[in-house]
Amino acid sequence: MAAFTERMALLLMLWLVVSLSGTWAVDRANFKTCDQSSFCKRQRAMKPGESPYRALLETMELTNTRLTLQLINDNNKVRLLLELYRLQGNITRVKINELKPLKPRYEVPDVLIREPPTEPLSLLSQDENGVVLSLGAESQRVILSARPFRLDIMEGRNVLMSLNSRGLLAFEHLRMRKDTFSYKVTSTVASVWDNIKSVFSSQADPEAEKKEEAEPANQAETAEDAGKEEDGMWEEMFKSHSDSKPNGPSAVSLDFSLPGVEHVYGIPEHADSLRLKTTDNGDPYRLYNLDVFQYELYNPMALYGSVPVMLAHSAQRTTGIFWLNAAETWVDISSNTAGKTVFGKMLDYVQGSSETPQTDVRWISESGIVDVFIMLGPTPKDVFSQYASLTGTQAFPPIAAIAYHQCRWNYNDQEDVQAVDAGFDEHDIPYDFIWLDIEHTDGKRYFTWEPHKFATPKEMLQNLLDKKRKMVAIVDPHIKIDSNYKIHNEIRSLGFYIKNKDGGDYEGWCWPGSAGYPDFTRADMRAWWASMFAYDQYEGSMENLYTWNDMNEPSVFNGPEVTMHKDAVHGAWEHRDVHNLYGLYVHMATAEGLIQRSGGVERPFVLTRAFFAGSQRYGAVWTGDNSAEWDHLKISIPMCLSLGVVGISFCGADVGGFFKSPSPELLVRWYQTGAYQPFFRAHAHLDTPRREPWLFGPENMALIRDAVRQRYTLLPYWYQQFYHAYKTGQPVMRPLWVEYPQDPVTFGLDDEFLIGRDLLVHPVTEEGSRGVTAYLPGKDEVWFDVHTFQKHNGAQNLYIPVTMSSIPVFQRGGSIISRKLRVRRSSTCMEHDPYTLYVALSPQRTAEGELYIDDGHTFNYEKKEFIHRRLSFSNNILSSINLSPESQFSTLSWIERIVILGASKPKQVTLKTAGAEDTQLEYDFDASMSVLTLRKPGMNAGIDWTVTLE
Ligand code: NBV
Repeated sequence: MAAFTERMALLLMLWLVVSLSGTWAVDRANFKTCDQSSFCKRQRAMKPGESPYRALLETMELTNTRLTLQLINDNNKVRLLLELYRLQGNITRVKINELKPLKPRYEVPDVLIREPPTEPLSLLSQDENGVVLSLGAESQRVILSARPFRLDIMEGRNVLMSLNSRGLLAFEHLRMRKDTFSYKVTSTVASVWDNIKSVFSSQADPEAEKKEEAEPANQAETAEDAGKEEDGMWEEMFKSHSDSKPNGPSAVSLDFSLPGVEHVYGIPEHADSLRLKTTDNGDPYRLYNLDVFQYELYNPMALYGSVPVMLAHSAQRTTGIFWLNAAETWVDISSNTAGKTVFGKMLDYVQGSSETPQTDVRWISESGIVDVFIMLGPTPKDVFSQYASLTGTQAFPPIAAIAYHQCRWNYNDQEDVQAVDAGFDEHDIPYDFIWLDIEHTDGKRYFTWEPHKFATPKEMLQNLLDKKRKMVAIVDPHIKIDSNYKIHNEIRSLGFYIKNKDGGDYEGWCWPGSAGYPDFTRADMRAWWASMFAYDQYEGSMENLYTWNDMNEPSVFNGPEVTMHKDAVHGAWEHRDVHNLYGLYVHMATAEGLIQRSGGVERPFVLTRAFFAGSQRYGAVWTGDNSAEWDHLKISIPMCLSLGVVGISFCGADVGGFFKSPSPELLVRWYQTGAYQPFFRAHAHLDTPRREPWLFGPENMALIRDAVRQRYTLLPYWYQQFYHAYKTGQPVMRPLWVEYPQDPVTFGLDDEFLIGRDLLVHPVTEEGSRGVTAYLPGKDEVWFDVHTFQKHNGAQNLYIPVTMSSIPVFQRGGSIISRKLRVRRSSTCMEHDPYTLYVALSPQRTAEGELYIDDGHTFNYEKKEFIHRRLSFSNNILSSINLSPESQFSTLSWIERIVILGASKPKQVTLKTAGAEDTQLEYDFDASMSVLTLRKPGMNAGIDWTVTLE
């Protein structure tokens, strides 16, 4: 049996290798289109028009913080329960569930960090047509119209967002299968059915029932409304896979209209532009975590992760929609440039313009309920805070994790690891982590080591530790079914595997051959999994070994769409309900394991491929199996930006491209781009030629080295950005419109981005490029080229001639950025290194920045063990003041240089520190570039000081 499973795995491998040498495109036939997904097809067949839903105002109940009322579908008489809450921080939550579902419908747990705190709601007016509620202190109101049901969220006279304005609210209520009743009738089934009918009739509106007697059901009703059975409702086939659908149809859907909006963003993960496209002429964007082999670019197909959050932006306002549903979801986007909706026309009429832009979106999920958070901004930053208040912020990574990572599938053995490690020293290239892929394990049994190739893992880890370096080893969630494997035996005996529809352990094919999939939705399973990372459980592990979770969509080679059957069972729920959450839970349990093994002291670092809303709390994500092609390099920018705007800041793409072999030029350009993206890791497929930087000749090696070194010099700034992301939920890598929300030129940019607020990066992503045109935003801003210190005005398209060594990066005038310039082996070696401050003056000759310092790896910052300082320049005085006087931390680092860009020549420069004599500082002034360099001011980075230019 064991030999057989190994052979099957090998065959699968072989198949992968063969397909690798074949055509380079996703096999679309492996993945469903909307038409092939029966609920999507059914829902999409509904056309906008009169909604069958009516609000039963007499059922309304309003407490201080919660409005509830029933909705009735006039076609089938099924009632829904609407709940509306005003949440703290300008968020409105709308929940819709069946009033009395046949059995409970899934409500997503563990994604919200807490039950969101509510604010008072009050009734402003009410008549037979609807209700008007006031939303807190703002001039915001919700107008609930009864017939048809519709919600309009207004501020003053403006409609911010409307729900069900196109009448596409749909709720496939749970029901008994008709043929079970009519054809296979038995006395028990018939009596169950009678009971159910009586439940529904008890919910029905008597008035509507009378009406129903008089007139037949509305002709416009859908098959679903009329209770008609359609193909795919109770069973669905995809290729050779059958989905048994024991609960029948259960989809939910709702439409949202966004007047004034032309730009929507988010809903990762898709290999598409940052600005989302309309979907009228193709499939909707799909959110269904899938292992897509050789994904194609610029299309709405699903990928490894899903975050059901969309941002709508205009020069006037930013809002967001968070659709909390973990089932397969499709999102349609249309805009009135492609044909106006009735509501759009109405609004045009009210506002007296025929040109009001409007975007309409529609969310469709296969099961669960409608639970939607409407984040009302008004600024992009407000929306980020609002979303962070719901799902939490980016985990604050250890500083080493934001340095450079060297990975490939695979580093073959301990000697290989040692040789690569030595190569970095020999070529003076810093790196922090070397990675081991699946081949390091004993036959794809995670938590083990291949006994011949990795015979003494602790020795290997100790060698790295001696150099202040670390390692990541992969731990996938598919578990080899092998009675000699401890992990499998325990999971099986604890009953922790996901079950198949017949109650046995679910088995699928993956790397180890036949594999079981632990039920990570169970808290007890996650606790057990976390305990497996203890040093005495995970043999050969040490404190500098960290973890990578791959294949956690979950990937099932022989499953439908290479994933798990939807009728697999997680306790009371089907896999269908929880699918998009699985990866988040794997990530959560693994991060918890790394925290626990250190007794809660050390920050974890875990990379995941699959993710959901909230995954930011557990570590980093990457964009999966990209390819060594220029277009893949380009798309890494919008893919990471799209993740950043929905809370997941720690994002990167495989540098060099996973499949295929990059040309030296592409590899260099990729390093240059990756050096300025949050997660910076080179990675390559097993079958690609080796790619360590020194294999590409001395010139390319030097270019790569320079890019990596640039990353290391900026680590203090990156770290500070991550600290902010952790504190506030603001993205580290930002689209320009986040900082320049009123400048329409920024709304569609895919080829440049900001790190924090102050660094603008326009990497070279075109083959053979001799120049790039970067848009420098802000009519009142100036930007300094960080390499030449040349100053440029904002609000212009700047042509920048480039050579192979160019990475166009600009520092905003008005900012202060700290760097560490000494070249070391790793970030940990830089811990006590001195800082150089780059003070870039605004046109008003001012600048501001921060300096954040802590130990770089523990949770002690939560106990206020950090230094947080405000650096500011005005009236020719540069000062450092304490932003957190109550915190306690000391550093050995000092300020070794201050470079002031846009300066004039002073007569003298004086340093003042508390308790010390004033010192005159030496300086150089470059008049041609207006750059003033203060040499060796020498004060400790953690104290108060001023430097005065006279
Ligand atoms: O574990 C092998 C690879 C890994 O290198 C890659 O980064 C993942 O995205 N893994 C996928 C499985 C096989 C890919 C063909």
